[in-house]
Amino acid sequence: MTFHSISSQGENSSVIRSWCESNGYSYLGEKGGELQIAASQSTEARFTYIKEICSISDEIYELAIEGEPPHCEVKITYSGERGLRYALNAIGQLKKRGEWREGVKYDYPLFSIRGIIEGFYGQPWNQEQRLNMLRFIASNNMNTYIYGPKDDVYHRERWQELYDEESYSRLSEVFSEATALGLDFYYSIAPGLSMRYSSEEQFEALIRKVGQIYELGVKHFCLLLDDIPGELQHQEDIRIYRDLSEAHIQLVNRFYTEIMKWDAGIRLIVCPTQYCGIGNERYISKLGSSIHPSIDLFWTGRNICSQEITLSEASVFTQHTHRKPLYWDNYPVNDVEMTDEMHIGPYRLRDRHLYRFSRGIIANGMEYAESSKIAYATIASYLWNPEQYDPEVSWREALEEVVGRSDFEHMLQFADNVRYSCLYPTDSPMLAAELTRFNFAYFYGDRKQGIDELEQFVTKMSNSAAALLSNSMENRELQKELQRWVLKFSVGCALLQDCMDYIRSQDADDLLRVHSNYDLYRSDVTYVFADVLVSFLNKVLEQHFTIK
Ligand code: LTM
Repeated sequence: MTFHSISSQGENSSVIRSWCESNGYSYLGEKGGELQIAASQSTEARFTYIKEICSISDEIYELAIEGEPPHCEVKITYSGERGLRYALNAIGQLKKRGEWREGVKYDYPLFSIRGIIEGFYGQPWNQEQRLNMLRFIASNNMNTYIYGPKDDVYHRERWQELYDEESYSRLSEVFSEATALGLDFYYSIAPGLSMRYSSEEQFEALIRKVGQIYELGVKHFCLLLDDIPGELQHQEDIRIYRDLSEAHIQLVNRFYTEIMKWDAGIRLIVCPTQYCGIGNERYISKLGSSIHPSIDLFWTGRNICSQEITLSEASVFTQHTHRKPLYWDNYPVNDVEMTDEMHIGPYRLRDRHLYRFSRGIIANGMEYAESSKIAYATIASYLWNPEQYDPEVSWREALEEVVGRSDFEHMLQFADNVRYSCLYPTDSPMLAAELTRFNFAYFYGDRKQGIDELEQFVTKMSNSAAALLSNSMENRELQKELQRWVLKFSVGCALLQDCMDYIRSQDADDLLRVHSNYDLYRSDVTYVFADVLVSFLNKVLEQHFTIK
């Protein structure tokens, strides 16, 4: 089942037209499409209210499909423009996955705030990557993009300076694109490295700077106070404030009051200096108890990069700060001490009911934009419906979406060995299972069959490494980003092949080859296979598989 042209009747034809344009369909106006859409907005309770979170929403839709193209009618009922967009995304997904059927689909998201932050250290995304990322998250039904690259000097280091013309117009373009896609665009400012909290002049500079962004039409802001000295530094501040929390309470409330004068629709998120932990510590409790209740507070969970996020942790935070946490989740980010890792594994270990206990989740990206999309797609599917989220299913869909169908199997072979992160402290589940089977067969079963089967698996991995390094890969940007990890993977596969040669031949020269290639393999710190491959190699080198 396929279709290429769409026509529509009813409201919001401009949204449908622009969705068609950016998704490769020809939009034929009111009549004549292989797919005819009739779209209408509804104010009925089932289209405006999400009972699980007791909240009014503009993100609900219903899709009723009748017939097959070229005579197919789709009736969309939606609560707001976002609902309509998600209905259109659902049409695209059903078609792409070959799941197009007559029938009715009624759907809505469970997390209210679903988005990403460009909030990492390192090379910020370039403009093309950023705009492309906006389109990607919008097509995955996220609703928020936060601009806050640590290494944009105007954002942090030189926070007092107004943007120059060129950078300003780039930001303006990002804001316009986000708005056109129905995303909330947040601009972040991070003055805490140098700000003298008691200085009137510096406060005015802060307002002037944010005012420059407000001039573009931006109404969502973040005040980021993370990764700055945990104690007051300026003598003037030490004289005036009892501690950092007191200075921050005054700054945040004054800042909020000032920007709210511009527009009642303004929203503010604050990232506190203590942004992880139990949630009942002195600084965060004082800040949370004293800043305006409408301000959201970022929280990364128990740790900076938290392995899991639980309901009880969320409720401790809420109890002490008088608001639900807005999670700044440090996944898939791989900056600072994580630069040898590549975070392309699925999102996991966030409680499936967290949507009831938080404002939402904002996921921090890697400077590798294409690679970030893999984890982001899984995060988007968790955020839409965490109760039904299955990390492995969503991961395979994400790989296929980002990598393309033709390279999917090869990418899966590779990516299964690059899962290690704060969320997943081991790696290579498929290889680990093969090695366990091999070990059993070698000592207690059919040895020859065990060797043959492991070798087949190793050959499959080696072929995948070769394919991912070849000129035929569809997503070239992704290939460039992953090259360092694919090369290490390829060396690991060759080393496994050396092991198989030795296990078969029992020849001392083959064992020597394993030795020297092992040293070479270990000299490259690029993180692939975590400890799974090394434990097997050690066994081989300790002559575990040597016939005595
Ligand atoms: O996590 C927060 C709030 N701040 C920084 C991020 O900018 C950085 O990307 C991550 C990961 O290294 N850690 C931080 O502390």
